[in-house]
Amino acid sequence: MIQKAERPIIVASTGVFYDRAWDVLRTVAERADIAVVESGPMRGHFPDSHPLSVSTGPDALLSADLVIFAGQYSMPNVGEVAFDPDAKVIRIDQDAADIGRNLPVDLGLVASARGGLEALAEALPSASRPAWRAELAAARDAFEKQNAEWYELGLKHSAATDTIHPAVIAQELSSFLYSGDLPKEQTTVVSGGYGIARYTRRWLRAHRPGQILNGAYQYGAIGPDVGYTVGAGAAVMNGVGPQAPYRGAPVFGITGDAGVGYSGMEFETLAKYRIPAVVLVYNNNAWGVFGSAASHALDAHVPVPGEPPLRQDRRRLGRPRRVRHLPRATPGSPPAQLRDGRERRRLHPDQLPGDQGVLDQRVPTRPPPQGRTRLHGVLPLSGDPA
Ligand SMILES: Cc1ncc(C[n+]2csc(CCOP(=O)(O)OP(=O)(O)O)c2C)c(N)n1
Ligand SMILES: [Mg+2]
Repeated sequence: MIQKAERPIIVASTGVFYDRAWDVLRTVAERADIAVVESGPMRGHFPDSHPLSVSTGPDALLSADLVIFAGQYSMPNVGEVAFDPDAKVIRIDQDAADIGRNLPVDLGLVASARGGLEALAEALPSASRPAWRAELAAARDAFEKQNAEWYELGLKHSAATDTIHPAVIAQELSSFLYSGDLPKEQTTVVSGGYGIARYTRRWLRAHRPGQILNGAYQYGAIGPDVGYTVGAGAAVMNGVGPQAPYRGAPVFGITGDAGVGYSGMEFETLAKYRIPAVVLVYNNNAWGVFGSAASHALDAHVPVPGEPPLRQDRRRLGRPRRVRHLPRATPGSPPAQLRDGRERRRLHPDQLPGDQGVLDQRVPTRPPPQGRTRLHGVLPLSGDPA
């Protein structure tokens, strides 16, 4: 199957990391020009800079005609992966009963990720696929180009609104971590957050195993980020496993202002154990990204766009509220609250044209519409919650 394929790809997941199988993964990929995309809660076991890496070239994913899952412990369902449904599927997993579960496979190999990859390394004749390599390179270039375009848009938005757009934060962070004085392999990043993650994920780069920790991976859970930073920070502080060469370096965490509510108490743990960590809390003034909340403005106890910011509301909390009696709704005439709500939404001054439903009034967290499908594909199994 591998020899017949024109555009094969390996999904290198959790098992590859736990088996420390990065060397054999590389051997297999290079032996037969097989692309590699990472999935799971950690990245870097196949470096983003490798010519066969597609972790930052999502456009190429749909082209793959053979997908080899290696160590994908939590198997996605049909439709959850960013691959062509007609692509052939091989799965390497040590649990025979799990092979074929969720996603039908054409071939199952009962083996650990390392064992399966070692067997492939022995059995595979070498092959070169120059057209596939060229497509991978083009996909990575397209991704970088789009990042650069969004950064330019973010700069303009920032200048016009006197706020910092997350695309700008992401680019600045990336150049600080990888193009400044720090060795680019050094900093371990806990890549959390929600709105901010749509940008930081695109700009973070993994150069070595365990450099990016993606707690939300398949399920889009917000909030474990500060706790996760404690674990990552302890590993780096003590030089555990692949973190050994970076022992003592600070780790970097990313979270949101709602997400931080889940594990923000772990800042104290970081301080108590003197774990060197920097955590970015992307604060968009308590606004989430749920466009749907706009249509529930009457039930949700959140301000709708156009209302005074929360901070001003708080100052008024102590005063008795004036009761307003509203006329009853008649057929064809929505209640006044609803009309008010609609009107307020329509008139909201910060709403971007064509960006209806974005509640975040200052810093749009939704990427430009033309980028959405690409963003979904950044990490095909990484649960981008967009
Ligand atoms: C554990 C968990 N609870 C709830 C959700 C649903 N959810 C998705 S985004 C979100 C709000 C995120 O807000 P914030 O962390 O401030 O990020 P922002 O969207 O503002 O960037 C919530 C509650 C989730 N994904 N995971
Ligand atoms: Mg927020």
